[in-house]
Amino acid sequence: MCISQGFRWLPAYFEQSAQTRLLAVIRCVIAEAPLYVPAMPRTGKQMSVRMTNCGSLGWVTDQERGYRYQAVHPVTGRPWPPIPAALLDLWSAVAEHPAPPEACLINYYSASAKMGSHRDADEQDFSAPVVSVSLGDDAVFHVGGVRRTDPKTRMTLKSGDVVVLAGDARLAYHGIDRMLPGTSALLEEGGRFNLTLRRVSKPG
Ligand code: MD3
Ligand code: FE
Repeated sequence: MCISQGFRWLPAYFEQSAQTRLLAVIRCVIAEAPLYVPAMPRTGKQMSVRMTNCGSLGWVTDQERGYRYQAVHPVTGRPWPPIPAALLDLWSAVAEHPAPPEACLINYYSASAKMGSHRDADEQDFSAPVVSVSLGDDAVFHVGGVRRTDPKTRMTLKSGDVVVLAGDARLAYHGIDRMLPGTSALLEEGGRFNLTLRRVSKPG
């Protein structure tokens, strides 16, 4: 599927046992950096996804200070755990970018969670791609263009899928319309993790 020049979808990039290993390292990250409830800037409306991060920086949002990257967990105040080697290896294999990722945002979707259409624009270096990994239940995803009103393409992201957003796709609107509960047995509790690897600052 080719929506735009820079959109690369790698279905079933991780096979079953690789997904299980990746899930285990993500559970270790969450043990150190618990999922928290993010809130929208100004309104304070809670998002339906639960979030945490690993890396030298993490993406966070709350009512008072809004969207930003910071070096510590907003609840525990501790530095984020390092990005696991398996994810650094993934970046090396697919990102085609010289500098390593600084942030890995971990989103957890329950059966009713979704994410409204938005752009990832809080980074300083848009020349670096965003690399996404899906684990768990299927999710209906949409990607459009750089304008909110541009036509959207919908597809189902499955456990083990990797998406690389580079070039003109890097600043495209995208979101998660709905979950398809019970479609994967990877997570005992059901639901879905999405991991997004990001470069935040310009290198040097
Ligand atoms: C297309 N996450 O964390 S990942 C996000 O499934 C986010 O949790 C979604 O959007 C999720 O910001 C989608 C796939 C993705 C990530 C970044 C993109 C698609 C993208 C950036 C530009 C275009
Ligand atoms: Fe996004």
